Amino acid sequence: MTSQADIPPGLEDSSGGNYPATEGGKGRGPFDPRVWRSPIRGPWLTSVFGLVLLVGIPIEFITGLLSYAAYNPRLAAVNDPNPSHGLLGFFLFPWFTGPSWLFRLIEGIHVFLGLALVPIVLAKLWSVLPELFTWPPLRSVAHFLERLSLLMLVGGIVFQMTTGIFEMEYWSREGFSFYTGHYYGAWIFIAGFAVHVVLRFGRMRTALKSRSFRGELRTGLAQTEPEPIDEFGLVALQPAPPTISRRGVLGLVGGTSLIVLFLTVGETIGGAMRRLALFSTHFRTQSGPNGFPINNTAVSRGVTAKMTGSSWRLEVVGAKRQSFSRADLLALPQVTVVLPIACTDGWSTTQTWTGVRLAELALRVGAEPGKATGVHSLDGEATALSWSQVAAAQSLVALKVNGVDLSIDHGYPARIMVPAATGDHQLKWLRSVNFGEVENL
Ligand SMILES: Nc1nc2c(c(=O)[nH]1)N[C@H]1C(S)=C(S)[C@@H](COP(=O)(O)O)O[C@H]1N2
Ligand SMILES: [Mo]
Repeated sequence: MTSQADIPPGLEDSSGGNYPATEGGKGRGPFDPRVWRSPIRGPWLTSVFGLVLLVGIPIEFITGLLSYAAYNPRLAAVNDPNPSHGLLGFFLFPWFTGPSWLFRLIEGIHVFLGLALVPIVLAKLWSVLPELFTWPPLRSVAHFLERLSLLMLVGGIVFQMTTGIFEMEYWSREGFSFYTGHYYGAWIFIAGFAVHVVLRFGRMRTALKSRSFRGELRTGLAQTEPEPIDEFGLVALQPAPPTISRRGVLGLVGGTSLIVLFLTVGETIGGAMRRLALFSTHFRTQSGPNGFPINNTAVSRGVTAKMTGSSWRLEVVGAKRQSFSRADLLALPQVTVVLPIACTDGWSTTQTWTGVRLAELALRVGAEPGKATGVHSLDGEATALSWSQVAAAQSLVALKVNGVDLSIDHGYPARIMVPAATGDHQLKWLRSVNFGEVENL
């Protein structure tokens, strides 16, 4: 058990009270260091969780920025779900058109690694709770800045996790812009994260070296002892008897993380795993060739059988204007491609699509190469595609999926399919394609 003798030299308090990092605060609830009694809390355990996050968080940040870039926000205002990216848009670049699974991979990593990190973040927060309650709360300018970075870090991660999970579940559609919030939240959080890494990296290294990871995995409850008293106030001054070993905590947290992953990742992996995807809110309205997940149904978007019936035409505008019935489109050269729909909400599905190349239509109406293209749908959606997206050999106005006509919920009579793009750009129920015209989307 801990005694004065465990306190590092120079940190003893002759009054028989506390050591400096947790000085004062006695009798002030959580600010009183004596209330924190877990015998396994300490720099080593914190650093193990910290190391996982040190790897995971940058991956989250980069995949997040890349999925924003996938919207081609600079192409047209309609593509930018977060219109004032301003200075923070410095990293944007014209999005890729291949490999076709690019957005699926990036978004899959972002969403499902993000979910798997939730238990680790919670464990990390639990492990540093005493440090979040220091007394007095502010001591100096340096201390104030450190506290501010912690607020950005802790507030930021909680905000990012909550908005991310809400987006997956479609709860954030009204009154709050997920994209703007999650995007600015990411920058605020990463600033706090960067400061935190600079301030704590050395401490983490020392702490990780202080115990052997393998040794901990061999240590059961009976032999579990507190870490030596640290100068940062993580180790309990009056530890309670252990109720779980460090091995147990690592197993619990790592196991929870894997279970979360197992129960969600089916949304993007598909196959039998999709049935396990507990959080899935994406359903299908039929089985067979059109039996894959739907984002918005025709009914929910106000698209009726009358609008998509025999009077339907696709308006295609370039140097000249031409309108195509579905039969006209079917009479043009047909191409079959295997492409994923990958939604920003995390789910994805790869199917086999048949239809007319966008490049073929561009040629027929004399589109001027190099310019962006505006696409409109019957439900009033619009998107801008770059010239490289239009010209890509796999980019289609799709008419069929898996050998049969598109179902109305998957976009009948015609939808856009573009490789490597976000699902949002693969418009269903097409109304018009305007080559070179993105101003009035
Ligand atoms: N016209 C229109 N097209 C749309 C949408 C929509 O709401 N309206 N949703 C988009 C989104 S966000 C996704 S992920 C895909 C999903 O396609 P699916 O419903 O066929 O699976 O369609 C896209 N195309
Ligand atoms: Mo989507």
